[in-house]
Amino acid sequence: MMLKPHSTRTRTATQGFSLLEIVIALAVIAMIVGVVAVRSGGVINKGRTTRVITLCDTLKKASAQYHADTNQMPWEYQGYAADNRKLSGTQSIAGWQGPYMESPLTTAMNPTGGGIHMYAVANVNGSAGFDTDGDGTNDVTGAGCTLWMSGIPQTDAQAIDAAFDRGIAGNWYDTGRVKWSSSNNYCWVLVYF
Ligand SMILES: [Ca+2]
Ligand SMILES: [Ca+2]
Repeated sequence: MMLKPHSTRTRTATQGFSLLEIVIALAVIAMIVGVVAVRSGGVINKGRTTRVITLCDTLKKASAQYHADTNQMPWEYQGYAADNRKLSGTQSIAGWQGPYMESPLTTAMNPTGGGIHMYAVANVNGSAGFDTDGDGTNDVTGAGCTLWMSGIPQTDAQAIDAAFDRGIAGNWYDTGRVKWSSSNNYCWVLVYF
C-alpha cells in the first residue's frame, strides 16, 4: 500500500511524449528533410549545368580548330553517321586533321536526357541570329556553331545563361549567346562564331 503513490509518480514521469511534442518533433524533422532536399536538388542542378558549360568549351575549341583547318563551320548531330558528325567522325574534306572530339554527342550530355545537336548556323527556331551584346540587334547571323538542347527547364537554362551572358542587357532568354524558349523548353548556346 505504501508503494502505490510512488508507482503512480513513476508512471507519470515516464508516460512518454504528448501529442503536441510529437507534432513539434515531426515538424522539425520535416523542415530538416525539406532543407536537405532543396540543397541537394540545387547541387544536382548545378552539376548537370556545369557539364553543359564544359561541353560548350569543348565544342568551341573543336569547332575553332576544324574551322582553322578546313575554312568551314562544322556541325555535329547526335545519333547520325560520320557524314553529319564533322568533329567526331572522319571526313574527307580538304585540310581535315580530326577527329576534333573524342566522342560524339549523346543524349546523356543534355542535362535532362533530351535531344542535343550542334548546328553550323546561328539560328534559333528558324529565326535569324544572336544579339550577343544585348543592344537589340542581332550581330551574329548566318554561319555560327549553335548547340541546341530540348527539354531544358527554366532553372537549368538560367544557370547556363549565367555562365555566358552575365551583365548583358535585355531579357536573359533573348539576348547574349544563350537563348531559351518557354514555349518548347529549347535552349541554344552559340558556342563558336
Ligand atoms: Ca547586338
Ligand atoms: Ca542570354
